[in-house]
Amino acid sequence: MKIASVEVRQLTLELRAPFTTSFGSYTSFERPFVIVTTTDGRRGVGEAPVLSDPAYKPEADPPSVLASLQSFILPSVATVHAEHGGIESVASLRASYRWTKGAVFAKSAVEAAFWDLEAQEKQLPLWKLWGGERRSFPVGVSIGGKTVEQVLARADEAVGLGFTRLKVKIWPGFDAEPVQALRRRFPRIQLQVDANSSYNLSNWQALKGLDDLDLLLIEQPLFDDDIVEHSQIAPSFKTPICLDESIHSLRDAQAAMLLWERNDALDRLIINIKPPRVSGFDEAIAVAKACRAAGVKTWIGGMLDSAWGKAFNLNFNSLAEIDLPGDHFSPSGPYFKDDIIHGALAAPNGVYELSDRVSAGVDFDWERFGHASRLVYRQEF
Ligand code: OSB
Ligand code: MG
Repeated sequence: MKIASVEVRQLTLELRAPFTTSFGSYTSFERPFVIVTTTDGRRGVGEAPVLSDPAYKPEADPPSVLASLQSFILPSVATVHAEHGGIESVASLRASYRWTKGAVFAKSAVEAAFWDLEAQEKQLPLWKLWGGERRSFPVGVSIGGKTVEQVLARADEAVGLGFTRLKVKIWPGFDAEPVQALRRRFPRIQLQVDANSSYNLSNWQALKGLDDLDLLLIEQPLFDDDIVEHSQIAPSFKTPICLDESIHSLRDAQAAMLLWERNDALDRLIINIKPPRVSGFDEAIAVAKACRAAGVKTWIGGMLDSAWGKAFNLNFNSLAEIDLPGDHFSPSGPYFKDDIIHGALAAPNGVYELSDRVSAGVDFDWERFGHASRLVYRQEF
């Protein structure tokens, strides 16, 4: 692939309803996007779905993504491009910036733009390019509410729209009450909780109050960078513990599997695969395959991505290795007031169907994106 230029643009995305987690409430985001233009005039787009600050985890905020892209990642791509007269494949793209440690969200935006270009070149949908087979699957919603009433109202809305899997945000002091209330109202729905690293070694025992509620999983109860302590508490629960924040690579997933196995709890490990959190779809495929080989269940997480980013994740959900419904929709459907695709993503009765259309399978709204986004950086190749 011969690149003419790469742009980084930033777009304000306004949520339709505030989203509350253990680390705060969000109403809008300043989201970085990478646009790669080839010498034959094709454009590929990748989103870095970060929040406004590093409260979820380090390097998951706009300033760090922009700094990594401008100072290290894009100049490295340019150097390799000049040496080889182009970038041959996603593998050579990843090799060009491998020396840069971390920066998983920044890397994933560049990689996503490349997958978009590769799909266009081969005239294939992303799901086919990634070896996916499942055309239709149930999708879940994530509920980030501030009060029990708000959580129940959002759950009612989601169930009314046909969604059959709910995830609810919890934190110390806001756990047993909302989750028991949800379980009472929906005795048989697939229900899971996400603590976003808000418990510690002296209060995690409070989560035992959730162990009899027939939950699918308890997501990242302890520290954002921790695998070991999670593996130590896992045997105390019947409910599987799921890792999100602390998995950045295949190696992290392998470390988790090793530790859960040592603690005799491998049947209760689940991994939330967020492709941008593991530096892109290439690594995400490797994580999905390794987990499947070990019998560890996986599902696709989200970062309140734009509809463009969600469409990539939905394509990824087609892989046979993905077991559980992912976080793809808000309880009332789309997440944002104005988005960057024509039309909106929809999952009638909580089921999403992939099309045969090229790349992400949705139309990027270049006109709106052009008006609404701001150029932050441009590199000529
Ligand atoms: O921990 O899964 C998370 C949103 C932002 C940051 C972290 C998380 C979330 C969600 C929303 O739970 C999932 C989604 O995008 O649908
Ligand atoms: Mg999570």
